[in-house]
Amino acid sequence: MTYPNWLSQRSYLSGDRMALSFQEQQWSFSEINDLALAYAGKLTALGIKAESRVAILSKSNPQFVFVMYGCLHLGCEMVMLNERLATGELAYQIDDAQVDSILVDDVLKEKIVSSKVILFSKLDDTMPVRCEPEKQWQKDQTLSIMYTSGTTGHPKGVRQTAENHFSSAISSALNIGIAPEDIWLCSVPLFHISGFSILMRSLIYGMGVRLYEKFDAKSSAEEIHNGTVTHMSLVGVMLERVLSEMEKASVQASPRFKAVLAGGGPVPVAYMERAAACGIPVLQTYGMTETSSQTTTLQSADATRKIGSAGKPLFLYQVIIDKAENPGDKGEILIQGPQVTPGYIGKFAERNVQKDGWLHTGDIGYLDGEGFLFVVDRRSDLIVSGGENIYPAEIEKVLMTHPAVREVGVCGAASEEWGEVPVAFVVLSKETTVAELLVYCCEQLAAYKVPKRLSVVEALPRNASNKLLRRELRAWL
Ligand code: S0N
Ligand code: AMP
Ligand code: MG
Ligand code: MG
Ligand code: MG
Repeated sequence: MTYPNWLSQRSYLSGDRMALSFQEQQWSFSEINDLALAYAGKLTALGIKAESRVAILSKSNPQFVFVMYGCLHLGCEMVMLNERLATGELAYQIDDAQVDSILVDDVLKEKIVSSKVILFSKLDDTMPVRCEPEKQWQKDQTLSIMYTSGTTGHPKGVRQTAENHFSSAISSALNIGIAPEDIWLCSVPLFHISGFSILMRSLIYGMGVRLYEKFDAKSSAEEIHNGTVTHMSLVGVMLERVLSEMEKASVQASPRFKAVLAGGGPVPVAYMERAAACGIPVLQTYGMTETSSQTTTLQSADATRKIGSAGKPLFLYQVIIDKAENPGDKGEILIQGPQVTPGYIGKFAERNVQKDGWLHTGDIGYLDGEGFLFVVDRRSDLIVSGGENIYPAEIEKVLMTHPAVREVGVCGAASEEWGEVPVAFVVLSKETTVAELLVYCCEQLAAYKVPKRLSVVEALPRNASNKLLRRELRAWL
């Protein structure tokens, strides 16, 4: 089964519609299609073809979108790199993905040292050669690959196919609805599925995207108040900042503004109440990289009646609780549907993501009597800080390589601002300072992974078989 190339089809069906706006500029679908074709020609001139796998590292700017769309025209696989990661972390993903080329926004060139780098400026200077965009996309064709951190501390590259993205966009539309005037404000990263899924919805619905290079709470509040956008995707900390701006200015959402889609982690109940007071409907959602965004979403009509719930599955999807017999029984959340990834690449390529046809999320939750999902505990030890995931093992691994560190244990601590932040406990084998250890972390980890607190202790809590008892670490906090 195939889909028509979404870029060509969208440009053919509604080429005059607004596709993208950024600062004072805007582009129609036919204009972005032409730009994408030009980039496809430049990429071809540099040897990139349908079979290629390319990594992309960029700020969230229009050029990033055009380059990605050029790759989509060629039918190559895109590995989306997180610009917050440290050089070593990026090197791991580039190596694991065995990419052919790395397309890099010039302002980020210091982050990657590799002969495979092609800077955006080099792309711009390249004469395009003739190339035929792919007319049809196979359903199981991988469009994007996103790395998500794992319990072992080794990030896994998740495949997202055309069918994954298509069913995600369609299921979202069946739930949220679509209208010709819709414009989705995108200031979540395009390298995360939270942001990338907005682009996929744009192509599939013919919907406009208002893009920001960097999240800006004040401008977001203004756009929501003025009704210049109709939808926005946010994580908890961003919602809080937008609400503060609206409260400060004593303004309400425009009646044209339809909904905030809030995900990546739980949204505190207090934010939901403040959003209601500002006239902002909030749709809480539970989704992940492995499901190309939303799997369940709570309608705003149910927001007060089902406080704390992530809603019901979207139309095409099923959610069950492993081994649950009655409503309210807690267990692992299992997911089935066309949005579920077929699997990983690289080191984890052989790992089955599904067992008996179900994606085992590792998250713990329950379904109530009406079938609403409540997520009560996250997959083993995962720390979510401001929508960015961190596994304790990623930090522990780095600290263990420091010559003065004998043992280390990391856990999440509640944070009013970020939801949760990582904290570390270390046992030393020789003298060093906390400051020195933190600098060591900064060199090797994304800033958001650097422990917000680091304490030197005599010993770590372990069980009889010497396994670290992370629950007890949390009790120390
Ligand atoms: C919250 C954001 C915007 C914060 O970034 P900000 O304010 O721009 O920070 P900077 O100016 O860059 O840095 C200032 C200091 O703050 C530190 N910092 C930045 N981010 C974090 C963080 N997350 N945690 C802790 N610290 C952070 C910097 O390091 C710097 O520190 P100093 O001064 O010490 O150098 C930004 O973090 C952000 O964009 N977060 C959101 C990321 C995101 O989108 N996550 C979702 C990933 N999950 C998914 O995609 C699946 C779920 C999903 O699809 C979804 C999610 C949400 C909504 C909808 C959906 C959907 O289903 O469609
Ligand atoms: P990622 O793979 O980076 O997209 O992160 C997905 C993970 O974020 C999920 O497996 C959950 O642990 C967590 N998560 C996402 N949405 C929610 C939510 N609404 N409530 C609680 N946790 C969530
Ligand atoms: Mg291909
Ligand atoms: Mg992640
Ligand atoms: Mg050591």
